[in-house]
Amino acid sequence: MTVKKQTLGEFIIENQHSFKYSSGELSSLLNSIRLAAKVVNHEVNKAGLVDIIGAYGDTNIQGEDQQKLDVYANNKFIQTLTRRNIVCGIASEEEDSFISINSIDENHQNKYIVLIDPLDGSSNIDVNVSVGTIFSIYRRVTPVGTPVQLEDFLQKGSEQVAAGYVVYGTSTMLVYTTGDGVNGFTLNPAIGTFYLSHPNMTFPEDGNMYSVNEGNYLDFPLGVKKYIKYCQEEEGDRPYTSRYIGSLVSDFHRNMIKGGIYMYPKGSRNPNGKLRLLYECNPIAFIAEQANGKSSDGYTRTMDVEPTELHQRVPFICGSKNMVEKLEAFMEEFGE
Ligand code: P6P
Repeated sequence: MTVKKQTLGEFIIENQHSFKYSSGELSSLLNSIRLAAKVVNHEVNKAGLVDIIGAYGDTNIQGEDQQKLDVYANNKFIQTLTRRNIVCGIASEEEDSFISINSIDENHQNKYIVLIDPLDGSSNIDVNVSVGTIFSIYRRVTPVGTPVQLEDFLQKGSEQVAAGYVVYGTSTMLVYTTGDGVNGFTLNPAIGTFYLSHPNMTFPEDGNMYSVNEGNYLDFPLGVKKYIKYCQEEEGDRPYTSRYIGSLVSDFHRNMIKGGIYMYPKGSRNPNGKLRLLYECNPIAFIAEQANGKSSDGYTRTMDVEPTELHQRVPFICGSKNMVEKLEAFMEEFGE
């Protein structure tokens, strides 16, 4: 007899008691992300058949060419998040500044802030490689009922109330945490329902996979170079395997299941690293720590970094605890 798997909707309701704020609102917020993920998945899965891949002909604040699917995903998530009268502010990788959302009900004030990378790794779309959505959720810190301020978005990662990602891969999965562990849900596209497929996801403390763009090797701090050479030495369970998809969500997801470390260090072309603190590093770091993994810039815990600007970049190291600590030891000994 097959045991009926719990749906994402059922799971959210059944576990909302563990959420320390008004759970009904968070449940509704997570359900809006679930809906947007299904809609974006539908477009991602048929990219190439319709005129939705390729350059949109514009660039985002990062100076990166916007892909049509980037813009589509951005608009879909913003539209869906705005509708539920729960979110008071949204910041997106695709938007220069944050978006303030007023409540449509004068007796109810929206309290949640969402930061999102709507389609991370989108340069992989036209070569049919996995991409992902990453989201980070906070409570606002400025007075309810007033327009949101930048300080509502510049909160440390340790203040997140929820975070997650959608990986549009061989199957589409939604993985999230509200601070009570990490759970993964797989979409059954035939019926458009996410089912609990990976309960209580946990990073193996050790791993034998490292993910880094070794094309930038000469640019890396000495401590990172020393660690990469350590991964390649013949000793014990080494050499490790090098696996780099070029899509953070996919590399992170694989490493969380099998054990491994992801690195995007700083270099001369990326003096502060490439990944953005608020809508890439902090949500992934929250998930990593909830899954018994670790995340830092090599010295400081990612979720302790005090944000100073919306699209701020930081060096990012994340994965199995013992692998991250080994790299941090090399950074400590050899530094820059
Ligand atoms: P590079 C995608 O653009 C991304 O933000 C991450 O998903 C990915 O890990 C990284 O950048 C890839 O960057 O410089 O190695 O192509």
